[in-house]
Amino acid sequence: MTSQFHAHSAHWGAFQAGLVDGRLVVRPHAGDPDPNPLIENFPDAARHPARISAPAVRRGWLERGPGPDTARGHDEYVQVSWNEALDLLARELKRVKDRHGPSAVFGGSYGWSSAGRFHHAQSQVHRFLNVALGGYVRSVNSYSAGCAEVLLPHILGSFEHVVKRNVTWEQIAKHSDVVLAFGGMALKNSRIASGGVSRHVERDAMLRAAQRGCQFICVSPQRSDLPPEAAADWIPVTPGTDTDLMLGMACTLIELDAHDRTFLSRYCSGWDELEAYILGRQDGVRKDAQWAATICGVPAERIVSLTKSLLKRRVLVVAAHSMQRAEHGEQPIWMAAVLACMLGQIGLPGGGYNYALGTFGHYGRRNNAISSPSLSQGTNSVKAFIPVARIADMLLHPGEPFEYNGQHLVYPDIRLVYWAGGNPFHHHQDLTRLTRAFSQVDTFVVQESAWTASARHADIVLPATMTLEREDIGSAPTDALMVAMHQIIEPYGEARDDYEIFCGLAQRLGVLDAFCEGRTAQEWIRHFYNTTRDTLVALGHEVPDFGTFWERGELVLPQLEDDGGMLRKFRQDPDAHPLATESGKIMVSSARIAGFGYIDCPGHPTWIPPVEAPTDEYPLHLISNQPAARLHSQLDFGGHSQSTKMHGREVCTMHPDTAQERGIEDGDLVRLFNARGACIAAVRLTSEILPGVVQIPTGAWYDPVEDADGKNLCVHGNPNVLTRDVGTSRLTQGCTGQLTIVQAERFKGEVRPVGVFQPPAFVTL
Ligand SMILES: Nc1nc2c(c(=O)[nH]1)N[C@H]1C(S)=C(S)[C@@H](COP(=O)(O)OP(=O)(O)OC[C@H]3O[C@@H](n4cnc5c(=O)[nH]c(N)nc54)[C@H](O)[C@@H]3O)O[C@H]1N2
Ligand SMILES: Nc1nc2c(c(=O)[nH]1)N[C@H]1C(S)=C(S)[C@@H](COP(=O)(O)OP(=O)(O)OC[C@H]3O[C@@H](n4cnc5c(=O)[nH]c(N)nc54)[C@H](O)[C@@H]3O)O[C@H]1N2
Ligand SMILES: [Mo]
Repeated sequence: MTSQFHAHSAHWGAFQAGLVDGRLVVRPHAGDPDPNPLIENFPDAARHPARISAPAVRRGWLERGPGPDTARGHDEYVQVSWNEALDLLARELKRVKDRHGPSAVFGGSYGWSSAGRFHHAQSQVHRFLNVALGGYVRSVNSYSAGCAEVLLPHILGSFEHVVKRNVTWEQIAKHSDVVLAFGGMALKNSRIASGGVSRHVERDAMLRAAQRGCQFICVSPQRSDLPPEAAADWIPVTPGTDTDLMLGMACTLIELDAHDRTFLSRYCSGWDELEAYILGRQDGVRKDAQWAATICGVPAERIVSLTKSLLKRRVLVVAAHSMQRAEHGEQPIWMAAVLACMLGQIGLPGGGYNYALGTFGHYGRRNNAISSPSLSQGTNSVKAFIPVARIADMLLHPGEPFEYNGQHLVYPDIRLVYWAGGNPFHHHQDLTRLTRAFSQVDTFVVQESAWTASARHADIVLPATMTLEREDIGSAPTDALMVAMHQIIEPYGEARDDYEIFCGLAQRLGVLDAFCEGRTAQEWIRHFYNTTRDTLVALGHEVPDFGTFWERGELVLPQLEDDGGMLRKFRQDPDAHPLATESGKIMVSSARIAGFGYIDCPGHPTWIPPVEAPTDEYPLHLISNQPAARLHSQLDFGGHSQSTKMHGREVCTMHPDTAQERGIEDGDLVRLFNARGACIAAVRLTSEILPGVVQIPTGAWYDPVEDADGKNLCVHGNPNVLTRDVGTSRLTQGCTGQLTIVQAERFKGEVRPVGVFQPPAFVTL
């Protein structure tokens, strides 16, 4: 029997879904010029045994009560009824609040959950904790751009404007002569957009630009970071050394007397200090192309010819997120902005500096004329917070001081951690350390749709519906389509919506009315729509009523002009439109940052050698970048993601020379290891990666066993067993998960198959 297809939306695109002969079928939105194959993760995932079917409590927590416990991660679970689970949890929340106060609860709950505006797990959990406990310890910034979110406001005034209202794909297609992309702009990445995306435009924009004669340059350890459509030149660079390459280019510009002095003096502050550093006036080291070549691996002549090729052309310098998700991540993204200033390009159509263009499908596009609806989170009375990636530091070092963006802060003492809509055992670094960190708390609550590694470390596990199992509204600030997200299938097992779970807890804690304001989920969705409708009507638009919208499945929202935003205005009239920086100009050097006195982030872009560089023992760079076949760890058990595994393991890539030195052949299983841990992966050889570099995407579900020397070995290929858990610098404290060092060897031993897609062991007490 064929049922009707209905509209739905995910971070990986708008689509239609329905049941055909009882089987879930998805098909892309008809208007999407370059649909995303990630929607094919849904059909097999929806009813997969990896889903959580009923509430569960960890055996040790039930038997011994709340408290630190090293059994987390390898304990058994006990299935309980919803009533039992919610009673237990409400009692525990009350205990922690009464005894320790809301500042003992960590509700940062970072993660991507799903695209709907109402069933947005993070907003739901924050609202619930504010209403029920009076607040919680929050986290600030993201894993994506933790470093840039702190740095760019110092340099350019606004992070939001630099990423979302700057040079667009339309401008690139029309105006750019050169797109110099550090970290590339891989189409696998722009398939994703937080809140959903109805049209994937990047492939076509690159094709049109390239056909017009625009030259794309991919500066990356991997050629595949720009697609064939861009017909890009590839400049292979040693991971973590882009700053050095850029300094070499800057010195070349000075030597050619080709830097735009007028731009630097009219629009920038602090050029003289940086110039003195580049020319080595203090340290005696001239940062020229010869110097740069010895560090970044790009030959000096290539650095010079690359620099010359940019002169007198409309150049867009793009800096990917990936470069700042690494030690000293501030430096390359700051220096990339300076390079665009030296070329005098900032604020021109199709020229200048774009941070993170191409890393998401909603960057480089027109902005909607109105904002997307969202659930109010209420008021948080707790002042303490952490930069998001300092979670393990916080749990392991309560009461200890740390530095962040000029502030001296102290880690709070956390007893209860509540996670809904994120997977810390996916996203965090050094998972062995994270496991130790989570063993310290009294109670770890995870609301999830699947038995992720985080759920497997939790004390109370509450099954949440997945997006297809409920109604919602999909909308993102730079996508013109608001989507009526229809319910396609019934909830799996006993799964409940996050909202319904929080209503059950709110009722037990006597705050139901404050939490739900008398609305059912459906009434909230209608309320969201009507708020948007009222705004549009006030602007003079004709907008259908909710019923019509729901039936049509979508509403087209008005968009703003592609006007180049803040940086264009600044260029046109810097006195009338100063930037929100120390001087109102672009900060090539910053006295404020220098004043913080951080040796790991001085007052101008600086080459700082990484603490973690290859050694004899661990001679290879490991890149753990975003996976092509899924969003992070989500639906790793889905058909599309599974189709990319080899021998059931995640696939890493390396250069044939790297493999040959180690007796590794294409298709072998390999062990990647360092001092922190190890993982098993299958290997694919390619000459499109720099020798000495291994790449493995993130997101294979963490499936550890203890290896011979007592270290964690992930049998599935999760790189975060290897990555180092340190902040980018004292200034920004961002995640540094992108890069680490490893050794690789052919794996000869026996190892069990991946078991993490089956639920953990259950007992009845
Ligand atoms: N080594 C390394 N590590 C990295 C990175 C890297 O480059 N290298 N990148 C980092 C980056 S940029 C990011 S953004 C993070 C991503 O980290 P996360 O955002 O934590 O990763 P996801 O796998 O998307 O986790 C989302 C979880 O929400 C669950 N979920 C989905 N919908 C719902 C819902 O409606 N309700 C509830 N309760 N749960 C739901 C999903 O099942 C999934 O487990 O990873 C970071 N980690
Ligand atoms: N398919 C898919 N797309 C995604 C996501 C996903 O999970 N799946 N996640 C989304 C999220 S949350 C984010 S934050 C963005 C992340 O956007 P990015 O961080 O830009 O994405 P990555 O794929 O991690 O890295 C991009 C490329 O940078 C290169 N690179 C690594 N180190 C260096 C270096 O030192 N120098 C240079 N020049 N290049 C380097 C790598 O070859 C890598 O392929 O992607 C988004 N898009
Ligand atoms: Mo991210």
